Amino acid sequence: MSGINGVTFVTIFNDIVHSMVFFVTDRLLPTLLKLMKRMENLLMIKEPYSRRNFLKMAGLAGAGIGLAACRGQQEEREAEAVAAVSAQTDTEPEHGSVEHMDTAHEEGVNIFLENIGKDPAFWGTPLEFREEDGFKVFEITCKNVQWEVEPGKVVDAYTYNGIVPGPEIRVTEGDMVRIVVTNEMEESTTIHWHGVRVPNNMDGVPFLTQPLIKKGETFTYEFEAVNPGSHMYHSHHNALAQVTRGLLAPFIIEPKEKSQDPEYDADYTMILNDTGIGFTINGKSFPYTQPIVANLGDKIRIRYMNEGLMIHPMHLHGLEQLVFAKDGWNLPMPYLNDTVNIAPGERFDVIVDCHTAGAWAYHCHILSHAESVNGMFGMVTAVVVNE
Ligand SMILES: [Cu+2]
Repeated sequence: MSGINGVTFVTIFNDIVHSMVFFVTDRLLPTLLKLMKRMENLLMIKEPYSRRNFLKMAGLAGAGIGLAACRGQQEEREAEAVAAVSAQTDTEPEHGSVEHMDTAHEEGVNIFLENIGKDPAFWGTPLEFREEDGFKVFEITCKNVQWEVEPGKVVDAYTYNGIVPGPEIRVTEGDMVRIVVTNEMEESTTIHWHGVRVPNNMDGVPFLTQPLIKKGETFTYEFEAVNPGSHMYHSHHNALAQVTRGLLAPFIIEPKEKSQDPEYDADYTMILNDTGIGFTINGKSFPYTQPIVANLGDKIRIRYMNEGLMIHPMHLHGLEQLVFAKDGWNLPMPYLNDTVNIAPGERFDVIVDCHTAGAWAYHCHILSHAESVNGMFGMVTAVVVNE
């Protein structure tokens, strides 16, 4: 110990512990997963291997290692996300599980088909407003709730008015907008109007443009809706957790002159998210997502919004997508494609011409966001075109 004082020793010890934690969680994870699978088989656990089981077992393993507490909460969440992806990217069936793989896949699709129309809130909940002093006044309450991503899978969520994504605010270009935000969460927060032109003091960045909205406090945002398009609103405080766990929502400004946009028969908003509440479309994971149901010949507008931490190339089978706007700005040259790659923070508006009848798969093409050995999950839905 000569030459090393107590403080230095503690620092070195901490560094060693942190390195071990990093090594265990990030390097040895695949091996641990395989071991856990073997344990599962040995213990004759009847329930098939699933992400839920994995998370349960990962929790046990974490308690065994007893070092997780050394990492910050944020790091733990990141590790959790990595673990979830690793679990989902394991493509090798266990011995004798091919039958199970096929059955699980079929069951998922059957649940999806049976659930069509059973979640009418899936494609968005418009926020009611009142007219006051020439303003459209919206009220938002931030609160923590238990959110069901899929039946049986309940997560701790941060929400606007109790739902994920938050309610849709839809106004018209030129409207004066007032949003009264009350914070009932333990954590402080602010709201940033992503893509919306606002005066600087309404931009929602704590300490830079406004004080935090602490627990029990109310803050009022006011601005004119100037730039039409598909925008968003979300938290700008502890955002890695608050946004990916639910403080995210669409903010749509309709153009005063409708002829600026292409014509369409129906309008859908698709919010992509990952990490906090997992791979989701509008707060739900396949098979509990809803399809877009259209009639032959319909033109469907889809507003993509990515509130997650990863890119999501959204691929639609059978029907091409005409991209006509990026981040709310209409493009001088709209273009056709079948896969729209949406990065975090980006919005794309597309028109889908439903020219061929059928049930067309529609999913993120990063396959670990959409499919596992147990069938499809996460960012998967469909466009169903009726004859
Ligand atoms: Cu994806």
